[in-house]
Amino acid sequence: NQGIRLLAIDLGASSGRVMLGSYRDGKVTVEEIHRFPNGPVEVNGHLHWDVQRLLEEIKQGIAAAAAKYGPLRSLSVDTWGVDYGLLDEQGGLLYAPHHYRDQRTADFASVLEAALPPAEQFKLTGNQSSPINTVYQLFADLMAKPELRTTARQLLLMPDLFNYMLSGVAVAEQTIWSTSGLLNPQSTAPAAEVLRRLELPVTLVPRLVPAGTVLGELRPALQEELGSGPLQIIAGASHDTASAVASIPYCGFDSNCADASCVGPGSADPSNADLSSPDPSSAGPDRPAGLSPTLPSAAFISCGTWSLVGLETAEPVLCDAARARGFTNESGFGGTNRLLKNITGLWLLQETQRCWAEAGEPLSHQEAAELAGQLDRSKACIAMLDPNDPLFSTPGDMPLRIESYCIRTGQPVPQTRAEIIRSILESLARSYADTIRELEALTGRPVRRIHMVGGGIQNKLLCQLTADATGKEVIAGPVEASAIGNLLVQLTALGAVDPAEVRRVAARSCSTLRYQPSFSHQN
Ligand code: ADP
Ligand code: LRH
Repeated sequence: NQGIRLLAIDLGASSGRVMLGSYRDGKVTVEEIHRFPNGPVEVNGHLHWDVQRLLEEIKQGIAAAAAKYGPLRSLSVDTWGVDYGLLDEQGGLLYAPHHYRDQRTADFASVLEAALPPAEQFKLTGNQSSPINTVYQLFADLMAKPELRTTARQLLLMPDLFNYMLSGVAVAEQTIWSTSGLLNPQSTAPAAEVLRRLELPVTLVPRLVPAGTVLGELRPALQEELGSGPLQIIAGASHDTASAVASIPYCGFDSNCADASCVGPGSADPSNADLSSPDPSSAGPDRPAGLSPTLPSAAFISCGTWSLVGLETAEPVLCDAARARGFTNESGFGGTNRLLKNITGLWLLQETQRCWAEAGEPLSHQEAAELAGQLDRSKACIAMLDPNDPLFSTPGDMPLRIESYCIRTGQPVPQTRAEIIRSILESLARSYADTIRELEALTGRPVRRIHMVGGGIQNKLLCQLTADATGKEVIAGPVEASAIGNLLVQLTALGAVDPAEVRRVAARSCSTLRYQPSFSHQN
């Protein structure tokens, strides 16, 4: 019995991967079929994604999986949030989608905020205002190129765009749209007032569907070209962070762990006292049955190019304190809410490594982690950075920017490569700890432990520093969280896994590493 074979196509901001999942005996095993780099491409001073190349890489992965394993049941694409492509009347892409780090929104952000101040954006959408959000990008695009009002027919966020290229079916999947700043806080309908105030055409928003919607078969021409058979294309939890969170093996579901306390009884969040009522004009897909009637008392940190630090809650948290502290609400698989903060994560290290590589001194991820780990901390010059300082948000000479940040903030400048890396990692751990304290205060839920997932947890020093800075146990795993969550949600759409069983299957499918706080390291 080979079980069910399916593909997760997980596109992160720094790399993409095609992962084969096999579901058998209540467990998913995962094999990497194809991995490729990803990142911003500069064209005429603007940053874009190379969508054509990414599609070619996806096709290569599908063909390789089909050649090795024969017909597959389904696939789903998940990606980073907020970015989109615009389709014309014929369903063709109007231009290469911009990268969220592109600076074209800067000229229009103040115009947008005059019409719709950040506090109102938060109340109406649950999203923290940010110039990277779809709403800022779309507003800027329509201001700069008014002709798009007639030529653009549909806006597809990145995973929806790839699922469309593969299936021919255009939808707006809720988890990815929950990053846009264009939906109501429950992500069940467009935020009508936002669209009205900014004069954005509602017709650009395709049909909203929940995570786990079967779209149809792979286009016949692609079936032939790739030799894959008629596999189903599924809109999964297509925001990579939503997929990552769906994969978390909270210990209450882990049969190897006797301590069920990280999954506590679901309860209303006390901070929701001033929840605004949902848009009465809301019409849209029903929210699917919950993952489980319980909410975790563990926080999550999804650790990749970005660090997403949050807690799952029953409802969006829309109080002023949540907004003031920089939190956002996004929707999770099964109708949960992800209350989280977007922290500029390992991007700081990625850009630093890119600079060193350009200077002819490359350092692999593993070497970087080892170098910082071997440092004699007592003699080192370590600076504390605010990872979300705008100085760090665009591509550039990161070591130089770190130096100017230190001068600006009156700190000694880390000199060696080990000191620079260690400063980045300790700063990330410090910002995770601050964020978790804020989450506890906002929700009234004590965080007992922290689940870290994503590629960044291969950096063991970062996991240990997080345990040290928070004073809490860290459970790290899985590394390929988005791919595993993607596969689990597909399995629910295929009817092979009950949505309420997803966590249990996740717990059976992945191994984890535990880190205990060693207080001598606490900042
Ligand atoms: P994204 O999905 O945003 O592209 P990933 O989840 O793939 O990001 O995580 C990428 C990050 O993980 C890298 O920037 C790097 O810092 C870290 N990483 C990857 N492999 C290793 C490794 N072997 N050792 C230490 N860190 C690693
Ligand atoms: C992480 C992520 C994050 C944000 C950012 C733009 O990959 O999806 O949740 O949305 O990308």
